[in-house]
Amino acid sequence: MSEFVQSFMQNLKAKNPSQPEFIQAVQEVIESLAPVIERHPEYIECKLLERIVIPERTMIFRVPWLDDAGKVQVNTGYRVEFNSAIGPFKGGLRFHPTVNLGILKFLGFEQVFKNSLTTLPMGGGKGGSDFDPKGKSDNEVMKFCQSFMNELFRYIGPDTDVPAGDIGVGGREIGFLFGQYKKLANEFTGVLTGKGLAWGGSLIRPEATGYGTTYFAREMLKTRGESLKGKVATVSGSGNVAQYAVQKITELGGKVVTLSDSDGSIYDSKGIDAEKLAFVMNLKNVKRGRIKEYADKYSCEFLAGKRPWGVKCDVAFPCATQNEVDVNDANALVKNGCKCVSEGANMPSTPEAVDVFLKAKILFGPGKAANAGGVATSGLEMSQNSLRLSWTREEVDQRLDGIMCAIHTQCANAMDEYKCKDNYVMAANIAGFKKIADAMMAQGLV
Ligand code: NDP
Ligand code: 2IT
Repeated sequence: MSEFVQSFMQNLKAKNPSQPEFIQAVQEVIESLAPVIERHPEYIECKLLERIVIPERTMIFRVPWLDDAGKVQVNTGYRVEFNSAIGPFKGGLRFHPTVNLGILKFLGFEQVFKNSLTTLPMGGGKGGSDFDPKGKSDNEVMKFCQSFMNELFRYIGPDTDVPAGDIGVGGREIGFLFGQYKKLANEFTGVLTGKGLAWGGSLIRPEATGYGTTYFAREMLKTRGESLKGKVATVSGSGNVAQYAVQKITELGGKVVTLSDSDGSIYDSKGIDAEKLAFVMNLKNVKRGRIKEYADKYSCEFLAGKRPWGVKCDVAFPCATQNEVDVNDANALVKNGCKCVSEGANMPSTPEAVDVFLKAKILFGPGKAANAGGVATSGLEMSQNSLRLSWTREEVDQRLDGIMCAIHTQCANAMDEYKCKDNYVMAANIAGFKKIADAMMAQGLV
């Protein structure tokens, strides 16, 4: 079987040059699926794996806009519609200067399996642009979003493709995007998720990814008779996912001692309590400042240019970006006694780091399981939009918690069935894949 994986990957690399993140994401999934393929030779005959790694459709388009000085700016926009076997394409939009086709293909590919794990009927997709929102005025962000939607609106729709937020795309951007979609399509529909509460958004959607990642850690710890109570946690990032992870970890009795952004990390040994978190939320969501200002305000350590993984902790939550935990970080975490890693970000650990966690037999929740709460709650927003109803905070939170528990159970069942105890990576890939594979087989060659 490893011969199959090897030649499959060789072919994939040849066909997708300069897309290392996409290759990395596929390699992990294909390696995990070896025992499934052995039981299902029909998948090979139908070239299911060869098909699953090619997006159903990819759009790349020009996004011209005028900045505040009246000068012309231009960016590249993308939407990768990866797989619609189990529902409309669904997945976020990322605005960050590092965005390119390979990054969005990795994210779209991961999204297919993640969305399958949520138990909800959603296919997978991802999009975005190399536009950098940092340092831009609200007016410039609006101009960009409107121009981006002028092209994107042809491809999306509430039953076709439903984008949402990701890095650099939060409530403000979703508002501008939704307004322009509505104008162009002349329709008020649930075409985007992460909307404001007054115009079709769902309670708990902003909180959902951070909360879900924490619920998943709680479920993993439970299998070893442990909980988050009294645990020291490191969190990276300081955006949407990180902020609500801090809130929920603290609520469940943990103490969060770090946050970060691309300039470095803060280390607050006293813990980031509710008041300090409110400061972070205002700093990041309103003032759009840098995390160093936290260290200045609360007189704690700022680790310039550093990630937080050298800080001693019991539980770690990478919530910033891909490949932010390398093999040295993983070794440091394990050496310092970290028992559990729950990935709020997408693919934050390098393959070598993942190997370290698996060999050390610590609890390691891969992003496609551990951060699925965000898209799951987007699915709940879609349901509420279709029903033209809004559920209460408690109702959405309960459903989110239930979905995270269901994802954990699917992983545990796959571990039993495929004899891969403690390996949430293999288990999540297998459980996510099976539903997609069955749907693709049933729908024929499309
Ligand atoms: P935000 O834009 O709100 O925050 C991103 C945070 O990560 C910021 O603190 C940012 O710092 C930091 N960051 C981003 N890129 C880098 C980089 N290259 N190096 C170092 N730090 C970086 O995004 P989210 O919180 O929404 O997303 C965080 C992660 O979670 C991403 O991997 C995303 O794909 C994933 N995710 C998000 C979901 C959601 O619902 N939003 C759902 C599931 C996963 P700086 O400001 O300096 O750039
Ligand atoms: O990576 C992700 O799951 C997201 N950015 C959320 C996608 C969504 O459609 O809510």
